[in-house]
Amino acid sequence: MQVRSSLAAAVLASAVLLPAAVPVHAAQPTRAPGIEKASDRKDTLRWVAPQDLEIGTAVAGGGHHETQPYPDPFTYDQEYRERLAAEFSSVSPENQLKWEFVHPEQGTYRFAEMDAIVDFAQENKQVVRGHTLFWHSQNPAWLEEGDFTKDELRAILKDHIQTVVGRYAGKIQQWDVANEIFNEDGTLRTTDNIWIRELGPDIIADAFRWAHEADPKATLFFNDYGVEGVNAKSNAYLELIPRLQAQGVPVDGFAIQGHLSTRYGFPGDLQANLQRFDALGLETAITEIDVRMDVAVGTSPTDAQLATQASYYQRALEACVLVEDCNSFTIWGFTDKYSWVPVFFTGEGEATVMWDDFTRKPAYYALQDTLEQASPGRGHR
Ligand code: 9MR
Repeated sequence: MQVRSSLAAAVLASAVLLPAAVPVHAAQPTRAPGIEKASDRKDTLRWVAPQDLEIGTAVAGGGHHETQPYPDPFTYDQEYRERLAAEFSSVSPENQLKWEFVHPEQGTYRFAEMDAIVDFAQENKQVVRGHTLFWHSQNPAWLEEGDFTKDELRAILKDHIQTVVGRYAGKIQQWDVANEIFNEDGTLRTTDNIWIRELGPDIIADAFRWAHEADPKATLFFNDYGVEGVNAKSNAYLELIPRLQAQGVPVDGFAIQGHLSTRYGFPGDLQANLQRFDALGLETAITEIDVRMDVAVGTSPTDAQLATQASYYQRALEACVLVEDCNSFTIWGFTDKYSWVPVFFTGEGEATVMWDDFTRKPAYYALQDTLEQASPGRGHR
């Protein structure tokens, strides 16, 4: 991949120069509220991105949003929709494809919200990442508390995967088939993951097989947090995936979520870690990045905090850019207005690349600059 390798030097150089290279704006938004419209396409992330790298975001809806005092962002926030269309070439449903959302009652599927996202993506020439089919969390009560035999559970999982993947066959490019299956110490989640607990670890391979049957063209991923660097959890994937590949199980990719905090150092071995999976012949992706920081209620982040945040986003993107088959870089929401972070972490927030009013933070410009340098053939999206 000549494009990627020729930009390596420029990207690395810019990393060293980061604090000066990243425009640091005042903590309070300095631009007037309001946004560039979709017609200002040349000033967006997707416009400057390399043609072989999707730049994505989660699409806000479901999950924590249902507890917040605003209507469904994707449906009701026109400014949000315009930015979503203008900035990104890939979209991921934040919650709208999780079991509790899409399969709220046994045998009853709720597809309207995801259908709308897929239609939006097609209208705006975006690819879609499917998230997720096999997880320990956000499962409906009927499933977690049901009294099913092993055969029934297996049939329920197969039906779910084939129904959901089949519905969007040809429209969802990548699937996070199995999400967060390992504990931090590299052992399988044998207690909280209903599928592994009840059906044993071999069910993981079946999930991939069923997804592949339902859409042979989609690429199928493992996805997890806490696997940015080389550690027990990422080692566990490095051991599991070749074992599955040797059995002919259709695993195509390894995805790193990337929920980072400025409380901790940047995982400097991210690129080396991605490279280990690339070397297995896998696609890799960053699928959920955000970078939270400590911000007391009623205060704004300092310029130094914003610069640190920008450097984390930039370094993560650079790591992906420099790995040949890291083809997708997704941020977990693009505006603080809808971020999950302050809802889940008291005293932390401001984790995305845009302020509440959609004006851009230093982190946004860090991504834009990095994409621009990585992208001699830009201008086609
Ligand atoms: O952003 C999601 C939030 O709206 C939900 O309330 C939350 C529930 O667990 O899940 C969030 O998304 C998670 C993703 O699906 C998997 N990786 C971790 C993400 C952040 O928790």
